[in-house]
Amino acid sequence: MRLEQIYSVPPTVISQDQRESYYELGYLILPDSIGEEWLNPLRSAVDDLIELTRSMTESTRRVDLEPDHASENPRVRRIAYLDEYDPIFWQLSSESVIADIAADLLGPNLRFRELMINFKWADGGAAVQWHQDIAFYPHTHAGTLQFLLMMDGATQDQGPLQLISGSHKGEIFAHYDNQGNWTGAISAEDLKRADMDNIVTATGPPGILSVHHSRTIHGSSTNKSSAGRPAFVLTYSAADAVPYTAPAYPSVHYRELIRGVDPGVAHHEDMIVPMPPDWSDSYTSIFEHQEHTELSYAES
Ligand SMILES: O=C(O)CCC(=O)C(=O)O
Repeated sequence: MRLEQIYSVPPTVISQDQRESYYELGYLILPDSIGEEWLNPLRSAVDDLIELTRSMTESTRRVDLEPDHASENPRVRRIAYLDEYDPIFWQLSSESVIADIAADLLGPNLRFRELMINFKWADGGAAVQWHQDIAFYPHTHAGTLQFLLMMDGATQDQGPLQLISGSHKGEIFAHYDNQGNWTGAISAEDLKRADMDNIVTATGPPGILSVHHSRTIHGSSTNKSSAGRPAFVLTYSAADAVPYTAPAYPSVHYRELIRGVDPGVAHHEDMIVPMPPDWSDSYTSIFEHQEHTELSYAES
């Protein structure tokens, strides 16, 4: 849908000012959206998943392990396909206020894309280098968005999400190095063209929720604190945004319509988007890709 069509439908949970702010700045930070009635069952379901990883020695498409992961000290970087595990994860994706916020921002016809959790363990959990999501999953238009739900909150030294305000109106960068290898990160050289004076940091209490536009540059530093920073990463698309590439995580719910009706059309937007590699039969995680690249992350 075009922006004026989105705006013609009254929002259900956020205000029109918040909608306009999202499209002006490329993100929203919503500190009080998700309460303990969600967070408690989510924590317990996550604990169960971590228990299952203790016996693992290698990363898989679903579970990405830090190099020093061990059964007595599990260090999982990411678990993907969460919507296929405990029902609470699919309920969060399809029944919580998060999906309503997504529909307020993208239009009433909404598809689920993916749900995963990035752990960022205490004392050194991995950074996420500056990147734009659209470079990982280009669609016919830029109407996908990503939420981060900080289950236990995020302080400045825990590697909170950082976003470059207004960057969604700028260049879409190639996430490749000079040799043509995919890095999953914007290079330090390219970042010189981004407005690093406009960095916004999303710190806040347990349940803090942020949402950013598919073109917004974002990343996060290592976790220097003694407490972990588990973050649910939940992505949706407008129902008329059609992907050009195979999904990294083709779960059973991938592209399921969760709000509205199937529009039966694709909306095309005029933009030049560098294509990612073909991940149809192999993908681990952004951490694994960025591990082998020169770091571009600059802390504010
Ligand atoms: O976990 C984070 O801080 C950032 C997550 C993110 O941008 C991603 O996983 O694509």
